[in-house]
Amino acid sequence: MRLTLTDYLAKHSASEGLTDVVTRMAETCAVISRAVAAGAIADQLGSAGQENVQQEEQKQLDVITNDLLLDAYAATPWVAGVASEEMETFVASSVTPNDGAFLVLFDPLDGSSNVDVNVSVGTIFSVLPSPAAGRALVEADFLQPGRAQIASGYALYGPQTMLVLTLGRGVVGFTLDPASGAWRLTHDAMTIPRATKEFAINMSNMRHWAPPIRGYIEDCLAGETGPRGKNYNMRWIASMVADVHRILVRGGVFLYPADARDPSKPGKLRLMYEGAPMALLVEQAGGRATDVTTDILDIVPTGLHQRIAVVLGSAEEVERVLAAG
Ligand code: AHM
Ligand code: MG
Repeated sequence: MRLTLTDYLAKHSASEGLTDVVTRMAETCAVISRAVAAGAIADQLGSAGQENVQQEEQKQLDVITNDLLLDAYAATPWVAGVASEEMETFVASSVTPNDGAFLVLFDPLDGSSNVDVNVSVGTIFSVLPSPAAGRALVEADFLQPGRAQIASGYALYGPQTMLVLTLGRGVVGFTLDPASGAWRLTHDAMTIPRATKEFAINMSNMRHWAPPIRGYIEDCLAGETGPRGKNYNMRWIASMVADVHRILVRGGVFLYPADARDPSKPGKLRLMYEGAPMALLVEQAGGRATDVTTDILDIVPTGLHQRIAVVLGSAEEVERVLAAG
């Protein structure tokens, strides 16, 4: 019989607090999976008729999933506070946190522009230690580099619902058993091969890229008679969770570079809710993750909603991008 998530956490001696945090995340993702699957039946597709802190249109399911996660962590003493891509500022716990409590950050429904067209979406999460003991939480408590993460992961709502997790010692994947409702270990020791022939980037932005990124992609596109000496395949799901999952399963490189569309935005993706948690998974699986200057895990955040460029995946390709720039 395959291990359940509960078995796995016990076997790997996860502390009581970390077990509480990860279990609540997994249980909530199972609920989110049902909300996403119900789609139009539950009358939950489409816009919520408002914008989030990033001036992006919120989908009804962005709001619903954010509320589910807020509820999940509202009353546990193991979580001192949460921050979400969908909320301007953090929410401190309503109960007195235990010593050794955590901060939980999440993107409740990443790729939500895909949900109305029935393409995979996901939930991304990051767990940090809470530095606040005996005082009120402040935003600066959250601004820890990705290397401080105790755990990170995502749930992918695709043909199968999966939870991919790192506790900082490798990466494992669980599949939600629709019959029993249990998360069962199906992907042990997920690793990203050093070499790949597959890249993921939104090519429609090519004219806005800086020369090193353009040069890197042109070399891939040149195929076996070009400088890379091999033919590349391309995938772009526009759901980071689904694109990163493919890379964790069969390798590849994902790029969302900074571009010249809006100079005030150094990239589209958010460091705290997307870049850092995915970078921990990728490094733990043997890959690399950079903003083309610094390893993403070493970036010291300056704000909860900071945006960065993201290049991650098979080490050989990430190093090639770094060498180009
Ligand atoms: P979101 O958090 O608002 O859903 O945006 C993040 C998503 C990522 O999942 C995905 O990689 C990217 O946006 C796709 O962007 P684009 O539509 O520009 O290709
Ligand atoms: Mg997102």
